[in-house]
Amino acid sequence: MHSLHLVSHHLCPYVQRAVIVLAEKDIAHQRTYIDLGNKPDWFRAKSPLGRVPLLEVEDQVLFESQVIVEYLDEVTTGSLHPLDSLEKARHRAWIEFGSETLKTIGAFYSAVDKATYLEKKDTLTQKFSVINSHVNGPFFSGDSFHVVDAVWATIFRYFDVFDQLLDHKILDGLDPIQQWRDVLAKRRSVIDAVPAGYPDRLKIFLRNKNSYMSELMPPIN
Ligand SMILES: N[C@@H](CCC(=O)N[C@@H](CS)C(=O)NCC(=O)O)C(=O)O
Repeated sequence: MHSLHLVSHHLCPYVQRAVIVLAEKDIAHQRTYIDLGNKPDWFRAKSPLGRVPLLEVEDQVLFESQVIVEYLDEVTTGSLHPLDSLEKARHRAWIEFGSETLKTIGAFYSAVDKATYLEKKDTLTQKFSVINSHVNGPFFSGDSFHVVDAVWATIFRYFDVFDQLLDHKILDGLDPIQQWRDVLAKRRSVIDAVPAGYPDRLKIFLRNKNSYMSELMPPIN
């Protein structure tokens, strides 16, 4: 196995996707956390898009979380994708849908006015209700944990914090999703994918956004 170095950020859901796969496949690696508000020069020089995660494989640099995840899955024993080609493609489609959902979550917590906030909230409600009918638990598709589960675990983690801050009702009545979410929240790789103090760090980040959501949030203790 080549030497691996993951460049990370303490809140980034795309980093978590890679970290969950590293843990699931027990892959030795080094990890460095950077401040995205003050990107180090060495990072700027190495990262074509200026984003995390970045995976250094010996002297090569990989970027884009899903590319990193696919590489890690391919160079290790077994696969966190289904073997059947159609089922694998279907999982990848829902991974893409997960990445789109993460973008909507970003737009939701960043919305500066009520109208945009409500519009993004509706989009989220609609996205969750779409995937809800495709969940065949306990994981996304049955008894095995796959990459698609790693991706959606990072989405549900936002809701663990949103639930404490807002009366949003986005996941109300979506029982398959709620059960899937509960199973993922107990998974060791998912729990360990964020540093200690993550919920408070996310709350501070959300507060400092000065968005419409920031105004709705109760004071942070
Ligand atoms: N499509 C990218 C998204 C990665 C991404 O948006 N990373 C954010 C942090 S969560 C970032 O590095 N932002 C810094 C910037 O855009 O300047 C992936 O899947 O890796």
